[in-house]
Amino acid sequence: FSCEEKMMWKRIQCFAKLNGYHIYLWERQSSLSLPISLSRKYSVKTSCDVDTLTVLGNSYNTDKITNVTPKILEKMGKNLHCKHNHPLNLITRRIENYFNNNYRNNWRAPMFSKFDRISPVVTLTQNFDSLLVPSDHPSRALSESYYLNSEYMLRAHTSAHQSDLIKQGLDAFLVLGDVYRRDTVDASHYPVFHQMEGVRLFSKQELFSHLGDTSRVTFFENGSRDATKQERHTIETSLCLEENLKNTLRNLANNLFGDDVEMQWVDAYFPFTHPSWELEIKYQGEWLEVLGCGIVEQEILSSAGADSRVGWAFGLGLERLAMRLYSIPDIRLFWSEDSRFLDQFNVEDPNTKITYKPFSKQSPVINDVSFWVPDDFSENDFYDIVRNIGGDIVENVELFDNFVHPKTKRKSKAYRITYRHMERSLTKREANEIHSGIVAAGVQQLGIQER
Ligand code: FA5
Ligand code: MG
Repeated sequence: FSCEEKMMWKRIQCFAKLNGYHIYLWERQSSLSLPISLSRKYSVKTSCDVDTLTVLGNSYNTDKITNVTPKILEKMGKNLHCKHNHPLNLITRRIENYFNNNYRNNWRAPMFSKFDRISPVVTLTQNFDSLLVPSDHPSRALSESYYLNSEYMLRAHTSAHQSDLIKQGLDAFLVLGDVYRRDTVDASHYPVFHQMEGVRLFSKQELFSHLGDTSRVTFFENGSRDATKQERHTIETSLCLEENLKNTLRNLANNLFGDDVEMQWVDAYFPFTHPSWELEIKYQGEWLEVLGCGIVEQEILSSAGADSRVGWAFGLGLERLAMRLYSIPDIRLFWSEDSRFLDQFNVEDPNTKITYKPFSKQSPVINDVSFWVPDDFSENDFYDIVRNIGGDIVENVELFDNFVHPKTKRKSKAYRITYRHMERSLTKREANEIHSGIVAAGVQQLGIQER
């Protein structure tokens, strides 16, 4: 707070303390830039005023890039994917069964090793460098991920563990866990979600085993990179890996959703695979992206000591698959502790057919806000404020107007925020108060100016 600002705000109460964060309720002393109609004016400001954060039992020194929020830290360690009778656990067991039943090694044991308890706190090296993410790649921006400090972050994808597990000598593995991202606010995006990574490496004999005699095909070459292959791979190697990968994932989708599910492959880009694709499936009449995948960059394999092999990898979004499988309309529901939600998934057999039945029909409160933004405005900063103050009461945030003043060139944005409690009714007054809190925090923390 600058001195000038401090005069306008009075700290009334510390209403929560979490991991060294103090969350204060502030009252605005004058209503200079806020609508007069607001009866209570408040803002929630988080400040990391301690030198260390304790996350899952370990201490981390904070520094100038620390940007995890108390709302996010609160969600850590819940391991929803391991919780019996949780839809994420049911779908995880279905996917594991698919791999165990269809993929066996020479000793008839399951081919894929499973890791579902690796800590989500990783180094920046694991999350980015080990995957060849360039130092200026947008995914490294502070506005995209949650950082504990300049060395540690909350993993933004389960791919962060690929290199370590390959180094340990594994040829086929699944990694499941919670991942963290600063992202948009709507029914299919949440700042904490779950992914399952799958990696499979092949020797020449394994990849071309269907040919019988493998002496006629070439595995590696010193060629050139194009849309279909990497420089070290022959066209045969690349196409064979692509077919193997796509068959594995197509059969998984059919296993989960039935033979008539509509799906499509979309070309994609990831720094750690080439070529790369995303798979989309039809959900409520729209295409929903459920996974990213591709042929592992050979450089990752050589750095991990597996240069004689080639491989594919994929990363599934477990919430999105479960939404489609059980007709769960909103991603926030996965965090519900309401028995009317959880009891619907209380089955022993993960193959039981379940269609989620909404237990409460609440009507939304919709409020718009439009404001002038400073030049360094980042949308994800605004979404974080919405999450911090509104929590799971916010269903959707939609940017519906972008305007540049023709003379002053000042930029303004208009957002429509939909408030709806999933378990009980929400009064207009309650929603309006949260809305004012969000606007006030935006003014304080981001320097926006209401229009
Ligand atoms: C990745 O995370 C890559 N690591 C996937 C990958 C792995 C590619 C291995 C190649 C090889 P992406 O950012 O597209 O990719 O996320 C993967 C999936 O996670 C998405 O398809 C989607 O299903 C899910 N997902 C992404 N963001 C969110 C979010 N905010 N909320 C819920 N699910 C999300
Ligand atoms: Mg994607």
